[in-house]
Amino acid sequence: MQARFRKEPGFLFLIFTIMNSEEPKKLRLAIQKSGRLNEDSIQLIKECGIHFNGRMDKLKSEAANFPIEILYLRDDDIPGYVSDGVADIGIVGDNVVEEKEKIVERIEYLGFAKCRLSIAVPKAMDSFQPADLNGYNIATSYPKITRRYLENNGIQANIHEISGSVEIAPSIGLAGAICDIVSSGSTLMTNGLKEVFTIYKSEAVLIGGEGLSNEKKLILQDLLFRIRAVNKAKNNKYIMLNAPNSKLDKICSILPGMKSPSILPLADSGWSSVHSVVQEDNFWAIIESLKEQGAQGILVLPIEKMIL
Ligand code: PRT
Ligand code: ZN
Repeated sequence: MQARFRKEPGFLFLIFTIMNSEEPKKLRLAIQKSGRLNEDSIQLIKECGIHFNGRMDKLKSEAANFPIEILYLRDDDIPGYVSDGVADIGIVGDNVVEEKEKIVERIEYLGFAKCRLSIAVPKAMDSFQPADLNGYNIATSYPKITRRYLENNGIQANIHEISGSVEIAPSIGLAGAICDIVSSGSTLMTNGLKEVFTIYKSEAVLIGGEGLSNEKKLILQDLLFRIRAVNKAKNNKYIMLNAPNSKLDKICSILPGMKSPSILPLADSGWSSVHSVVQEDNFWAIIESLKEQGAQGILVLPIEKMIL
């Protein structure tokens, strides 16, 4: 197994221990040690019903009730460690996977840490098209994704790789444009820049390396089953409403549910209670249509897990 080493002594010791231990029966999951992905990654693991004994320490922790151990790493290192086999799977931004070009498989998109990699230029510039980048200096921490975009679009521009505070590059005269991660857009605005187009869309993704033992593949399948049940539940809501019997057909056609809605008669004759599941995406449009069809007393509840 080939692994790249970081300089921290604790981390070296951890990697040394991992490489010299017998092949463990636990699946090793790498997550970000601190930063934007850390909390949501831990939250997802907890929602999967996986608990940890005592305090999660700074480098590694083991689950009490599931055969998994967690390594806490810098996000930039996660694709490399997964591809080297130091970790079996990892949670990281898709932008980092794309930039690092390591051999890893994207197993499941996780729906958090959504952001985009965009080109931005000073606010004062008039309409700006991709071809206008010809001859520009572009500052970025994502040189590979940026270069690929430029090549695919036949644009000749210079890339200045910088590791942080990319947004100040135009104001200090380092570059005419930047290519950086955007989420709300407020960082660009504060720095007198505007987003002109997006070159890559990203969210957190579960990645895996090659050559997992059959035992670990089974653990991964179990984990994936739980992750999908948790994420499916987040994207859906349980809905209960009262409807006149004369409108039930129309209302059921608006509410397909997991199979079909449940219908229970109310004590008040001529009325029924309808229970179903609606997707978060078009939730408000569905509520509007239900009201138009005479639905009353609509209750909406979160779902904890959803197993189809
Ligand atoms: O220390 P470590 O190396 O582990 O972390 P890091 O500092 O490199 O990464 P971190 O924690 O900042 O981000 C981790 C991942 O979160 C990224 O790789 C993205 O996949 C995702 N993500 C989601 C973001 C953002 N949103 C985001 N807004 N990563 C960075 N930003 C930064 C961006 O660089 C810019 O400075 O936030 C600023 C823009 O935000 P808005 O809201 O002002 O547009
Ligand atoms: Zn990083």
